[in-house]
Amino acid sequence: MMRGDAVMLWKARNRRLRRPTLLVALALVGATMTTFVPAATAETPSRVGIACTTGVGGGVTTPIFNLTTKTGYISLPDGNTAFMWGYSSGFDGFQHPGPVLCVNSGDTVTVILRNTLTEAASIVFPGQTNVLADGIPAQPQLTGAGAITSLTNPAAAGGGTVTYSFVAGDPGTYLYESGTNPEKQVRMGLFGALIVRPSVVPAGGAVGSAASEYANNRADSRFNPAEEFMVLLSEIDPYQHQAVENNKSFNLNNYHPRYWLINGRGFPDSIADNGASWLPTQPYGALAQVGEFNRADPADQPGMARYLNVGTEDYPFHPHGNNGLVVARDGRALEGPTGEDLSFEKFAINIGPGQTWDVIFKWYDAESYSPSNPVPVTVPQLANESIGVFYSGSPYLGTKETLPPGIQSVNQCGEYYIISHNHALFQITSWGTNMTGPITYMRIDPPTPNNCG
Ligand SMILES: [Cu+2]
Repeated sequence: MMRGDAVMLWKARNRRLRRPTLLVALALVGATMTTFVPAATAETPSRVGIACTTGVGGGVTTPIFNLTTKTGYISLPDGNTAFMWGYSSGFDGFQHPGPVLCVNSGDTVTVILRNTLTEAASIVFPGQTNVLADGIPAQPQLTGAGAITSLTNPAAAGGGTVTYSFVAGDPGTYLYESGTNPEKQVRMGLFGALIVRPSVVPAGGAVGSAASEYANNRADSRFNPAEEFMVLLSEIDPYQHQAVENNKSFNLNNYHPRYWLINGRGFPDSIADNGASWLPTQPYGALAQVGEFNRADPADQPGMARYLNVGTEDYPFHPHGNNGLVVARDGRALEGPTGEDLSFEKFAINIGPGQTWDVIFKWYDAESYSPSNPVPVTVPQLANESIGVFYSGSPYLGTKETLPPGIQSVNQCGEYYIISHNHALFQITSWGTNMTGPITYMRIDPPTPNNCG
């Protein structure tokens, strides 16, 4: 599949209603490219965890992504909506943030951008090298006077296309975002995550393990793919979005975010499932759900969180009571020149603008408290407790007890919910609605078998 063919497919699709003969051509091409139907690219997302969009057509190691710039609205925790720009997959409707593009290291990745906005837009892939745009090296665009108009080759306004391609580099976590007027377009929502997985099991990796179980090319980066999560942190200045919606200028000296989001949602929406019906344009949840890490079981693997910051300030993020092992930053494994392990334990991690951090974590039931091994404090009587809807009625993992009459609980099986949040507390808000925004939970399920369903 040549790049030119892919562009032709866009154009063919766009014309198909009035050019029925092209349908035949499209069907023929379709025989070699199983693709070009709306929403064909998204994997059926699981309820929690990373909802990957995989490439279409072109073969296993040559994924093709079709991204379209769109406008739309998202819901915010204070009841407001925000006008946004976004990248959508294929012919899907607007979504925020853009699709999570999942590829393997060494893949030849093609991203065809179709731009429906009223100004030129583009995509840069920080951390990837030798990116091509329409077959030639992508490069900054200059005016005749030498001023930069775009950090890379854009797609023209009103339906222009541009085809980017690159060979996916080191396995790890990356952002992709607009390189055109980024102080406007990235703020408006033209960004997403790119996850590059190892293509082979690292040297020294476990027999029988899969390459996708490793965060990077180190054997000690293994994790449990069922416990892999994304924490994509962003911010919104509603006045900037209002100005763009009304086609007015915005003075960036007045830039002042009022909303901060995880995976495009603010708490409590952040803990809703992937694809929650009441958030039709915000498909990605941020609840982390893990099982107790069993130190006695050599087959048990830890969880992993991929942190990304597409905002303008540091976001110090932490799950309460739990260190993580930082194994990579900006898509590069933390190792020395001869491969020595430079990973490190950290509680709050300070993700800078544009950075990504890959963090492996294990939740131990350190003291194994239970009704027969009670906590060494006096638990207040229920009448003296302030009870949240996630409480099981018991301090013990896997135990449920009767709650007072009238108390509603959504606890399923005595699982724990541990808050994880941006610790810049002035950002824990949605324009003044406190304790919303960049907060989520880590849910700890009791050891199996359990009744968590
Ligand atoms: Cu905290």
